[in-house]
Amino acid sequence: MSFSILLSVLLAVPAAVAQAGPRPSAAPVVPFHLTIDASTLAGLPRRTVSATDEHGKTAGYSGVALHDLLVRHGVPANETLRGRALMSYVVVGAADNYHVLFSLPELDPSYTDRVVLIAESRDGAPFPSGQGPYRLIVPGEKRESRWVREVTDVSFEVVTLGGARRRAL
Ligand SMILES: Nc1nc2c(c(=O)[nH]1)N[C@H]1C(S)=C(S)[C@@H](COP(=O)(O)O)O[C@H]1N2
Ligand SMILES: [Mo]
Repeated sequence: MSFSILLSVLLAVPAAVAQAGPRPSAAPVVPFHLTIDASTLAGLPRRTVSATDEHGKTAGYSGVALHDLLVRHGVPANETLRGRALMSYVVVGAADNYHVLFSLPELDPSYTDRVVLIAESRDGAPFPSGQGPYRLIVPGEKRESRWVREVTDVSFEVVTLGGARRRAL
């Protein structure tokens, strides 16, 4: 091997490593709490999803993807969703103090194609009072318990482990 070939091989190895780049570092996990109203949802893209409720009725629901709202507030998404962020979760609360929980990967488009929606309408019509103005729609779920009626707030949190696992995070 000539010196110039040897040199180019030696130079190419670190260059290739640099090009592949270090893995993106895990994003910080910063908890927050949001009230859901027209101003919180303003400016976010509107999407429509088809979903079938527990009674077998399929409808077109339109609104804002819960994940789009979370991303706007800085949650780790896609390749930065790893490390401590894998222990984060989202709680959706309602007017009657009902709450449901999602782990962040359940909502992330690099993990799932399912779009969980903060819906504003069903088949083009606003929800009746007692359900709206915002209702969570969770397509593809056999039970409807997470289809929160009268959504009021969303919070992003990270698990605190106790006992033997306390030092894991
Ligand atoms: N705010 C709120 N949302 C809720 C509930 C609730 O108690 N409070 N119950 C859930 C459950 S268990 C079901 S089965 C569905 C029922 O939705 P429906 O009344 O439109 O059939 O709402 C879900 N969303
Ligand atoms: Mo239910």
